Amino acid sequence: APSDFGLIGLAVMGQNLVLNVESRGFAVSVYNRTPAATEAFVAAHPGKRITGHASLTAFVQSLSRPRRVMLMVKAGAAVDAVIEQLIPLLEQDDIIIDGGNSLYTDTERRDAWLTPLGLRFIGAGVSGGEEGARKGPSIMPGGPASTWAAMRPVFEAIAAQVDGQPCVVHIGPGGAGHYVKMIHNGIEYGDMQLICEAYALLQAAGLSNARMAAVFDQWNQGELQSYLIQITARALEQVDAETGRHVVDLILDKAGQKGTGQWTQLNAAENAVVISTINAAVEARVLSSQKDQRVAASGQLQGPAGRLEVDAERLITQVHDALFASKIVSYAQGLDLMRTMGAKKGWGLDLGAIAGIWRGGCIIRAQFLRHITAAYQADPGLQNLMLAPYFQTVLNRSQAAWRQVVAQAVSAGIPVPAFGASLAYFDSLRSARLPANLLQAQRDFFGAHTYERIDKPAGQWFHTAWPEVIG
Ligand code: 2AM
Repeated sequence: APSDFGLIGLAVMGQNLVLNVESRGFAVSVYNRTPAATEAFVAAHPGKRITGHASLTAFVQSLSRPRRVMLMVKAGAAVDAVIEQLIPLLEQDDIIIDGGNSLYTDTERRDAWLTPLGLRFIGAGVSGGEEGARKGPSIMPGGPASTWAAMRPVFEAIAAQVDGQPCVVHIGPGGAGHYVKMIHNGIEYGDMQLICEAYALLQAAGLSNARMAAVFDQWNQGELQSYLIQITARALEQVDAETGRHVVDLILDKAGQKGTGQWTQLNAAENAVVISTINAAVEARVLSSQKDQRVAASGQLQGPAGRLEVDAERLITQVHDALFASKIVSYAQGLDLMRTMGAKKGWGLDLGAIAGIWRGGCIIRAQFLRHITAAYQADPGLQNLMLAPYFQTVLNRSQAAWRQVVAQAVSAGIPVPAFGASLAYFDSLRSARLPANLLQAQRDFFGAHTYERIDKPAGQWFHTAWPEVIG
């Protein structure tokens, strides 16, 4: 009998997705460029409705129509190479799904390439790593609505489930799915850096790894409940078998990155949207990677020793509040970027539904996302998440502790770029008047750029005859 679903690319993510799809009652055909991987995979899973194919032609012939072919190959040129090979083999209305971490502009290009050929293309963000792929990822598919209808039964069956709801919705046309996955990754960068700053502060106050693990476990019972908080607690207590020391104390402090955070930065810059918390997180990784320079500078540039002589219990409470408030700002910024791009592209993004499908399967899964969904359900036109009643309340009650955390960090010489960026955004947003009046004066001074006045109607532009400056 023909297979219901085909998957190309049997690296770990691809293998796990196949096992997931098969476990939900679908027969799956698989193909990999290197046939040995196909043979090994099929041999390792006897008794399953999985059939391996050594040729792409045989693979395509084995699928029921319209064919559903998912690519889990390396993002970039490999996706184009496989699509090129598939085009002559596929027929009208067949569907190609790219489940890799493709740049959304590549997805738009492929959509424009395949649609005139009568093929249907879905760019789907798949989040949750290897375990998510096997047990239930969060899926962010972009493409035409007709294609969503054809894919929905499979996607809903394999996605993570939260409160009986599958963690997948049709995100929008074209590159919308991969775009939203990119923003998800940017937000993930922010969440991770904020947790690292909380750790740095607690450590500076002398808390042991075991004590910090207990703090994160406690936080995981409340508003901060999330997968990342949970794994942080487990990571902090892990002991190295060889040395008997904590693994975190042995790990070199140089962070890696694969580029999706930088894609988010570039997109925000292009759209003039402030994502200062995510920017701080990406830049913190960059600075961390410059270890040699930091070690050299540590003996040359002076400052306090980075220790906090404070009451630990009080600090724990303050850092909790600072972390939650900063996280809210980070999400507000990421959502602002999605809102802006969604409007520009006419994608019709449902931000509440998007937050909803991040509750399960993916790295940023967290209880607090349900408040985001509720905020957009209550007000679909919400301009800034921080102004939704629930978030407003949290920010207002957290702001005093948040300031104390940042102030103490600054006084002690402990870098908290993401906490600081979030707080500065909060304070900028609640400033009815910013020093940009002087900025406009400077612009008019050197470039006659003109300015509007507070005592004259908006839209009237003025120029001052500034004095001449010599030198
Ligand atoms: P491989 O086993 O033949 O290397 C992750 O790298 C997955 O993408 C692997 O399954 C790999 O197949 C596949 N892949 C990488 N580049 C490819 C290409 N140009 N064509 C087809 N598959 C490719």
